[in-house]
Amino acid sequence: MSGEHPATGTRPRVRDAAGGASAVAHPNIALIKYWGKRDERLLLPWTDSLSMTLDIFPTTTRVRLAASAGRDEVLLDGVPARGEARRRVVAFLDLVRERAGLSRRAVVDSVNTVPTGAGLASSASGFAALAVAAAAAYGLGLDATGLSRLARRGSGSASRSVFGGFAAWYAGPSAGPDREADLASFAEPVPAGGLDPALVIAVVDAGPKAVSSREAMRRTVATSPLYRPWADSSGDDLAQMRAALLRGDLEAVGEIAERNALGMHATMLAARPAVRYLSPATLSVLDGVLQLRRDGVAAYATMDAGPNVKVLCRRADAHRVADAVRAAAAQGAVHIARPGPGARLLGEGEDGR
Ligand code: 2P0
Repeated sequence: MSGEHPATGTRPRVRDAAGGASAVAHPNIALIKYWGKRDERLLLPWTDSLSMTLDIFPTTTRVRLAASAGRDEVLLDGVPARGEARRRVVAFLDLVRERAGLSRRAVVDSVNTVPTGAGLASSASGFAALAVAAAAAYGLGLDATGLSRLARRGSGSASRSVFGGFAAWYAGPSAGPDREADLASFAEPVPAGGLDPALVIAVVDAGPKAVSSREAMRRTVATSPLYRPWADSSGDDLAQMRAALLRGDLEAVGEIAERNALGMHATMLAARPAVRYLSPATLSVLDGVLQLRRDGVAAYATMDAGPNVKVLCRRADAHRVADAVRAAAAQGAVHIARPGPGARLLGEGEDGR
């Protein structure tokens, strides 16, 4: 081994002149969804999931150990974090401190490049960047698997943003000691042969969601009669997705992703009370995607905890798909993403964008 770090492309434990460390990470979009936790404290999911890391909208985070005692300082886009956002970052730092055997407070400065109101979650890129930067600043010296496990504790989907391209996050065994389950739940890269995909992101509504994904997951698992059947079928979807990625079969990848996402939304619609993220504008875009397929364009939709639609297609078709989606959405921005890199530490002076 050369000592190169697989996820970060650099050596772990690297700190800048002021004893801080900076990292960059990108968002990911799940093609096989994570929906439902079996352990809220350890952030263990009921099912395996699989995603594509994007090449747009990175989060850059610097973590520096504070000179004085007191409290952690957390800046999100230059503004002190409050409430739940602050609580989650501090809880994450507590976990890192516990592992490092250090009590020093930290100064966290995180900058997100998702355009304001793009309606895309930043918790995956945010906690992946925080995990890589905090692990380096506190000298944890974790490998990529360890960083993925750690990022998971901040936000489940962040475990996947540690890696570039396609990544699968394992649920781990659902019975047995906590420590074994924790060790078994991490993401790793998934090989994809000859696929040249794009993800066209249609922002149909940039407003905040009515129900947080955490609460929606909880309610779905607790009350939806469709949750178990979807979770069971998701395992088959994942196995078929792996095979489709390996043979570079975009049509199969898209079909499996679309049915898995629609199934996830069906579980929420059947929750009591129902959680409905899909809006009339979402359905218009889904109609546009169907029309593209009738016209012979391989285009497949996936939706997360919100009304925005991400359309998987061939890179060569991305602009045609973007035009169709823009027309169907009537308003709102459209972004084109391609597979992006994994999280990495930044060298001195690099800004990661
Ligand atoms: C996913 N989502 O696989 C799924 C599909 C939304 C729909 O991961 O509670 O922010 O922090 O673990 O990762 C959104 O949930 O949730 C999510 P927590 P997270 O991408």
